[in-house]
Amino acid sequence: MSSDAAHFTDFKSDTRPTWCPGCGDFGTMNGMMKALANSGSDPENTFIVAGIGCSGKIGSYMRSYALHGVHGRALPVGIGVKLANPDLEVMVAGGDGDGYSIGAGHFIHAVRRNVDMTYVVMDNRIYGLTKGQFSPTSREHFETPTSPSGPQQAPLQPLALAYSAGGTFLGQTFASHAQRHTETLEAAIEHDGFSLVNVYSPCVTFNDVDTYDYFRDAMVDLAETDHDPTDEATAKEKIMDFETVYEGVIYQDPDSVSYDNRLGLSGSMADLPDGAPDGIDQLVDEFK
Ligand SMILES: Cc1ncc(C[n+]2csc(CCOP(=O)(O)OP(=O)(O)O)c2C)c(N)n1
Ligand code: SF4
Repeated sequence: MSSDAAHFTDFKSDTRPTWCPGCGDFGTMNGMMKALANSGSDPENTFIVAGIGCSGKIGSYMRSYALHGVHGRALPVGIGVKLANPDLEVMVAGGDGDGYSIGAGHFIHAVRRNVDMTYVVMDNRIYGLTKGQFSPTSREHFETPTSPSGPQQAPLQPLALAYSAGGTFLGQTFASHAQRHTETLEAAIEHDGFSLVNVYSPCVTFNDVDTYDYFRDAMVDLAETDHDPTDEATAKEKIMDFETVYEGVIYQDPDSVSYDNRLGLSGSMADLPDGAPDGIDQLVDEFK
């Protein structure tokens, strides 16, 4: 970690976003940059792994180490990055399609492996990049070009799925509620383990149902209640309440110990033990 604290604007790259004006992804990204800066990270110790989708472009818009992965495969890449260099602050970001549809298998196993990283899902309840097909979190009767009568299936519940897979940190935010979004991400970064933050990031172009107005009216801010996220019984009630859209840290296991800490990993690939190959050239030579 650098001795000079980074300002959140240090995490902004020079690349101009091509997101539609008003896209929720702008607010999601701003909160990520602020949370990273507030928690003492800087671009030199941060690695963003991005999925494929409008949301996946975030890796180019932030200044840090970054990798724009294959659709649905950002999480295993993020796990690899963290285990290779536990000193890095690893954030994985992508859409609801990327994480809960094609990437659902990786999602479940990433949750249960509990590697210390933060997973930001920009949930707009639609496939944005490919122009408006329904996603796993779309409402049952949401009409799209690929679902003229609605998907006719109940939406997937990301928090409940993650809880059942052994999730140790479950948060949910709204891109437009900047302060709560940032605070929740900070708590996620500080948590020792895999943190899921499902961020409602409205798609203003293809989703006219799950709008800013809808989330503004619907969201119940847990920080304004006496909710204790470490009280598992009450957290579970909220996780299983599919009628209410909660905001904030919903559940946190205070005893979580990340996979990397259980393995006693620290340092980086630069600190290889004696006798280990000292560089990529030597490794390549060995496997020729
Ligand atoms: C293997 C593979 N299958 C399908 C696609 C096409 N594709 C690109 S992005 C995407 C879904 C995007 O939706 P989401 O993940 O919710 O992100 P958003 O664009 O809404 O941010 C799909 C199906 C692809 N790029 N690769
Ligand atoms: S299509 Fe939707 S998700 Fe994609 S940039 Fe535009 S508003 Fe955002």
